[in-house]
Amino acid sequence: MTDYVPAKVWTWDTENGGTFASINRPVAGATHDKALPVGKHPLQLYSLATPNGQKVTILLEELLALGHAGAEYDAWLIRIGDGDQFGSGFVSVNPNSKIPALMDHSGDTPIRVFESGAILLYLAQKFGAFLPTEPAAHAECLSWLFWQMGSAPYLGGGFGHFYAYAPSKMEYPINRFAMETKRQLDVLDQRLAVSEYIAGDAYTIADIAIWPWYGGLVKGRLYGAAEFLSVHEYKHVLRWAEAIEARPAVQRGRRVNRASADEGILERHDASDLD
Ligand SMILES: N[C@@H](CCC(=O)N[C@@H](CS)C(=O)NCC(=O)O)C(=O)O
Repeated sequence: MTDYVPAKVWTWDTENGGTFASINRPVAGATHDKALPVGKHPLQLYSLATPNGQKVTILLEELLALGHAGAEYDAWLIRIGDGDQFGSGFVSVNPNSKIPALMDHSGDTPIRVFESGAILLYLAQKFGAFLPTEPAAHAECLSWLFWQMGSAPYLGGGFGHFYAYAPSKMEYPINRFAMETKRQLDVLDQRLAVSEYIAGDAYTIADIAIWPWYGGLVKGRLYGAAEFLSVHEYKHVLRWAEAIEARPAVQRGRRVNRASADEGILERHDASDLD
């Protein structure tokens, strides 16, 4: 319980003390001029190996493993803790100032793509892979892809924020978002009890979108919350998470754009960077 009463008009309290207080702002747009680097490949990714960032590098590594040479990419590190997402070059690729952001220079006019779900869909359509074409399977894949995009903010911005990053532990938001996170895990568990992959028999961009978040959660990699959320209960999610983790392209993709070289590589400009 708290005696906080919201003011009549909200004002920006820059000293709120949360982990991301220094980078969160109530306004959009660039804070400084900074051009983005452009490497030799048609696809230029500007990202960081958070769950949202890993989705894209995993798909790119899966496409390369299938033999799509056009999926060769440069992956540049965006340090969100240092405010790189507010540089003018980055904002021109993603006006929402969040990683991941992609430029496709393969055509006459460069194409920008932002939002990880849009990037997955763009690449899957461009290369005709990891997206079923049969209408029912296609619809199922898109349904789960968009489920992830709508659900993960409750896990990350809701549960993860209040459990791990807020300046103090508050029972009401932690309870509310722990309940929702467990409900989401149960949605996945019930689905994976009857389906090998999320969208059916085939591995698709729906698995690639969901795995870094919910696979990471059941494997104990997110927020130190495995015990708190009793993740061992979700046996089908665990079975699926381990199967996806065993894929070589997943192992490669999750090591790209790490903020520290101990955990992987900072930038990727050639396949050999990951060997
Ligand atoms: N819905 C977006 C979310 C992206 C997102 O939240 N990115 C975070 C890192 S995982 C970020 O760049 N945060 C920096 C900031 O908020 O300033 C997507 O899926 O691409």
